[in-house]
Amino acid sequence: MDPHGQGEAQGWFQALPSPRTIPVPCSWNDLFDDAHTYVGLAWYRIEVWVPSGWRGRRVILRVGSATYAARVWVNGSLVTEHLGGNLPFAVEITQQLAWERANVIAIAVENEPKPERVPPGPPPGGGGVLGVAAGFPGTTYDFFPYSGLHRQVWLCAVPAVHIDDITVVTTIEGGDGIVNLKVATVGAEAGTGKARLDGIEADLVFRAGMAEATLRVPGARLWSPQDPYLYRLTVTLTDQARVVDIYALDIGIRTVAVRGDQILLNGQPIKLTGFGKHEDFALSGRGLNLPVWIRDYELLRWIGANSYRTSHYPYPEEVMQLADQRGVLVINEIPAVGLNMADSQQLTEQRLMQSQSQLRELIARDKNHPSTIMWCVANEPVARAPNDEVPLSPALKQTAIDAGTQFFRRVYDEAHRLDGTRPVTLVGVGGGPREWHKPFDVICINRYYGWYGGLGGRLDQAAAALARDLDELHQSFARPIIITEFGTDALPGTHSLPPEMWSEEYQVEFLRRYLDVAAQRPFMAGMHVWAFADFRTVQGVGRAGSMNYKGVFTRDRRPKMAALFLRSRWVGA
Ligand code: E9O
Repeated sequence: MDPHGQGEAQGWFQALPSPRTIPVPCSWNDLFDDAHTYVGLAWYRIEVWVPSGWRGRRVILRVGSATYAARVWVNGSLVTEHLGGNLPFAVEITQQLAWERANVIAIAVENEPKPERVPPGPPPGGGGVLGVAAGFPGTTYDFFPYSGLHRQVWLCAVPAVHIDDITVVTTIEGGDGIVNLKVATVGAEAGTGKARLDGIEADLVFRAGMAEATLRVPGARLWSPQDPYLYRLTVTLTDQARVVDIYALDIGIRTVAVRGDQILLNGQPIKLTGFGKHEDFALSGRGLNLPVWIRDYELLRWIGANSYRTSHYPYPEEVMQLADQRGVLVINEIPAVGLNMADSQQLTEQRLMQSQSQLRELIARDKNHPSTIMWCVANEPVARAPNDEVPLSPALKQTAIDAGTQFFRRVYDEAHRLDGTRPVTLVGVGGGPREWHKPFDVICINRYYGWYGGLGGRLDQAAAALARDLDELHQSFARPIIITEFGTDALPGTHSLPPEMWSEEYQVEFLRRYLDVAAQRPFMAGMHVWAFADFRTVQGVGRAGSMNYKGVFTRDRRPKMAALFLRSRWVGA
């Protein structure tokens, strides 16, 4: 740990003064007591030998996710910097490498809660988005600020001339699937190539490194949750009569569209059932934990969910591939949680730049996943006084709402500029400004009548308030509506009859009411329970044991009563 930022001057990118061993990927917080609440600067260092067979190739260092800011050194040279956790970055390091000795790779990672970041740090003096979730370390969001190298760090070698990127867009014509490809290369100014899929072939002719092709798949087997069929696409690059690179990608042929108040998958209305999730587990924190993910996909199937939201940040690529394979629909969200539009214009502008660059990186990474059916540009933005004690004056409130209107219009436009094939949404919170939903294709809302904001213990009134709210939203927007969060904290093993708050029975009754209200409204396009599993939060009076207990599974994935209830609703078992 480098709390005073002295490492760079002292050459820690070469050697660390008193190193300890840490696994990658993993958060550092639950491993070492002195690092538990530490979110400042820390250094990772490793020595690696590069295979001699890689000579003549370009060697790339790829970091899956470093939360939040990273600087990378190879053999003493600073090679790249990156801002934003949860998304990968890569840099070519061929020039900095040595071949017949060990190479020193160092990554400095820092996760200070700074106000200009996305998610932003809390305003000075504490206070976050939610009074009840406020605590230590201070955040603007309701989950623990886990820090570190959260995903794998890879060294890879590619040919000097290689396929750099493929963009796949699929459409359907009659029974045929149309697969449109854009292929970008590095180094191949005027090569040729081939795209192959299921015995169908198209020629690629590169101009200025780019080529396009269309493949028609007669009687295509369309990707859907019922039949998540993937085709293997293979792209070959030929340069000066020699095959120099081959890339294979599993793709799904499917379309997503919004028509009136419905979401259409392959032209058919689809309703989402599922959860908001987290990457969160004991000891590994937010570090990639494949056993947990495999278990979670098993549990999603067991409970009859067809979808989830990547609340409140992008999830690992491995996990997106699993969603493709298993037919799980994903609302793919950038880390824009905890935004307050009443903060200064300058902060808002900086956060807009961060949000847009995270959106660019996310769409570049996930554009080819059939499972991603929607991009989400923010969760629960608000317009309120920094510490929420005194309400904003009406004039300041209006200024903040206007700032939000502009902000979200701009991220919406950016999302559609980057990807014209998927709907874009914003998740709004109860009591938040409705006008921010205006540009978005789908209205996503988080609602807690019967838990937060009064009506606790009064589920009849809560259900009536929810029904009124949904009907009004439908009237004003006439677009698909998804409740992306609803739920109550249930302490595992706490029971009460009649159902009282914090009991497992109350969680079941609350979910039942919400599902019933939605079932009576054909315009409802989806219901995502908050949350899939209990998860770690900061320490504070609103979160017993530093946990949010709204999971329908416990943190170690045991079912609460609500899990059995949902399974009976969604599977009929
Ligand atoms: C975001 C999520 O990360 N939504 C929160 C979740 C929670 O459990 C949190 O974990 O607290 C709910 C926000 C609800 C605010 C409702 C305010 C209603 C006042 C009218």
